[in-house]
Amino acid sequence: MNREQLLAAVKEQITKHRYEHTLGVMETASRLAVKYGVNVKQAETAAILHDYCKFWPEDKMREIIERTPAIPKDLLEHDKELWHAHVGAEVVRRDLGIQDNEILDAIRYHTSGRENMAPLEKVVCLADYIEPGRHFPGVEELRELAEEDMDHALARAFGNTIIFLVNREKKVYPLTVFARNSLVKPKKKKNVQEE
Ligand code: DGI
Ligand code: FE
Ligand code: FE
Repeated sequence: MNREQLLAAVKEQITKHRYEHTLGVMETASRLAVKYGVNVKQAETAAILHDYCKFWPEDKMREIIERTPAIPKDLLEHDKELWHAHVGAEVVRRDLGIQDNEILDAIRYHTSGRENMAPLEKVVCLADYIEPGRHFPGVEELRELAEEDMDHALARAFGNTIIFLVNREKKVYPLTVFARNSLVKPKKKKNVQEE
């Protein structure tokens, strides 16, 4: 499928507002891909399809999680917002014939993240946070950081999400903590005299 066909396919699945978001993620992912030496075509495809199942009914998503061996069952005990990513990867493989596992992983982990994410996964996940349609406190700083250091920006993005969830007394999916930990760089020690 070419870009226009992919866009037409996803347009049928999501709201107009979410489609605008998808276009923003596509453009941002494509730009970050160039900047960080990631395959632009893969980044575009994953970005176009990343929220394919965002509005699927809960029951339909639960059923797919239950009968797909590759989808971790512990998702069912966490926020439903996490489901559309794993279900989406499965559905675009099944219904749209997407076979590139790197693209499927970028869709699968775009919400939760995971430890040691591939560059393509990072690009899509970060683009999802900072696309032009996103408005939340700190997004401007995140956009600036994304231009300098993708890992640092993504570590902060996951950190913000963890704080958001904790403040609302919600569970945090373990992969999000692993994702952040694997992106945080050790701070240089202060007050150590140079020899
Ligand atoms: O689908 P989008 O709205 O574009 O963005 P997304 O796929 O990153 O979904 C983010 C939502 O998921 C956000 O409202 C927080 C919620 N969420 C719930 N539990 C978790 C979580 N996000 C992460 N990263 N980890 C969680 O444990
Ligand atoms: Fe999403
Ligand atoms: Fe999204």
